Amino acid sequence: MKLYCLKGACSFVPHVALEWTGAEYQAELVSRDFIKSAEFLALNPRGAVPLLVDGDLALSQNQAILHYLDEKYPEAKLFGSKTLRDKAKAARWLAFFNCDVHKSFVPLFRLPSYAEGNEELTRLIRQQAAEQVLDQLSTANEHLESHIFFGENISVADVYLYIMLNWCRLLGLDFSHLEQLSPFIQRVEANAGVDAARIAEGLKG
Ligand SMILES: N[C@@H](CCC(=O)N[C@@H](CS)C(=O)NCC(=O)O)C(=O)O
Repeated sequence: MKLYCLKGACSFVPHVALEWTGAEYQAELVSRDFIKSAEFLALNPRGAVPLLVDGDLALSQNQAILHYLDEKYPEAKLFGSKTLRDKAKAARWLAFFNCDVHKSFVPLFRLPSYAEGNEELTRLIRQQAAEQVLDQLSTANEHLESHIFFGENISVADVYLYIMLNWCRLLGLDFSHLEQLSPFIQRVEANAGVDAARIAEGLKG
């Protein structure tokens, strides 16, 4: 199997999942230019990572990849458990992080074209996006007041939140008032699969 990744992007989540499966795989770190090249667009016309290639299957979209790997390697317990109900709870958090919170970051990374050159609009869009991210993170923080992780055990949902907290740090978005999040980062970083993927992507140190 081969996973196409951008350093520190949401592809970090299936990267860790592959570590957890113990399967043989190759994580190919690519550039933003490469994912817009004809070679890559032939595999994923959306020009985005993650992209998992397994034989003749080219699969994009985090949730599709993670559910595929979970079915293929049930022993790895990618959703933190093997029971249907516990897995569903972790899958619910994964969907919240992947669909809702991730989307809120988009204007912080890429300003809408209609705001280009308009300082006041740029400021307003960024402020609103930052407020929305922090509001959504407060829901995660609240959960962590009574839980260690978002599933029965560490799961792909935790890794998704982890990598987005890394984006906050890169963007200078202060979440220190959400007191559960820094200890959560330490718990996730203590995991061997997370550590291996951080090293492979050059995110450590
Ligand atoms: N819904 C998609 C989102 C994928 C996505 O937004 N990937 C980003 C990296 S975090 C990307 O490849 N961006 C490049 C671009 O859109 O140009 C998924 O979950 O896989």
